[in-house]
Amino acid sequence: LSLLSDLRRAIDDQELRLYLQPKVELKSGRVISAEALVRWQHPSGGLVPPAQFIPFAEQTGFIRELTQWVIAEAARAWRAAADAGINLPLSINLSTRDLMDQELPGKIAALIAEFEVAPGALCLEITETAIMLDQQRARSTLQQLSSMGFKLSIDDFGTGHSSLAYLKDLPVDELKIDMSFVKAMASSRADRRIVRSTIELAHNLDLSVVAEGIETAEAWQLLAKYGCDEGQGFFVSRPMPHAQFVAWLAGWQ
Ligand code: G
Ligand code: G
Ligand code: MN
Ligand code: NA
Repeated sequence: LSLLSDLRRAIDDQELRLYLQPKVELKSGRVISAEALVRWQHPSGGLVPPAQFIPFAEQTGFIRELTQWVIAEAARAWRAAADAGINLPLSINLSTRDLMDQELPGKIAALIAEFEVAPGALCLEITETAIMLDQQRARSTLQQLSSMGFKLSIDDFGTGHSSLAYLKDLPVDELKIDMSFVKAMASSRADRRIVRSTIELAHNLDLSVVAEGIETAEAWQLLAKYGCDEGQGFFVSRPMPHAQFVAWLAGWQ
């Protein structure tokens, strides 16, 4: 039994699930978008978190099929929400390999055409690490995706080895502060300063800032005080299946 054949079957037998986690505007609490996060409903292993199969999918190249599945499901979810009168921009995580895949922009274009999704309704999240691995290739893919109208976001910011000097030349719209800094804010003055100066720097580069890992009202308030634009975290909601997300949305605020 191999994990790879297991994963292939997971797609064929519809065992993958697309969960959505709300992103809110910190000033108002309004839900402005959601991040798509994949889970694997294994027939015998329960709900498998992505950390247990994404790295493997990356190593084997299976990530291309997985990403394609995620984008198709996100496009489907966006279309269903739009048909119900809900405007719900979605963020999708791209992996290192995705960024090296020269067929990716074309594949995304085909999927969003199929579901009639406006490119501006999708934000593609890329980690610093993925960008720095092959800067030339990353730059060319990102420029292509940006010119197609997709929003671009730097995920897990602060944990990789990029510099803002390099990022400023990329067509990026948003920066997501890694949750390690956000969680540490409550107990560490240094982390509060890191978060605060990251927000300032990002704004000086005309980037919107999202804080991840907001688990308390205090974290939300502090981030709002620092001028952070958006946030997501368990304090707002855990990631949920689409139907549950729609019900949750109706009850929020
Ligand atoms: O949802 P969770 O916190 O368990 O996710 C753990 C990790 O898996 C995070 O780094 C997240 O970015 C990654 N991840 C979740 N869904 C996807 C996905 O659809 N594609 C990729 N490439 N990574 C994902
Ligand atoms: O790497 P990426 O930023 O895409 O990972 C997002 C992951 O973080 C998701 O798997 C999600 O489940 C997780 N997550 C989201 N909000 C919180 C939070 O408030 N606390 C913790 N511990 N994890 C969170
Ligand atoms: Mn992400
Ligand atoms: Na992140």
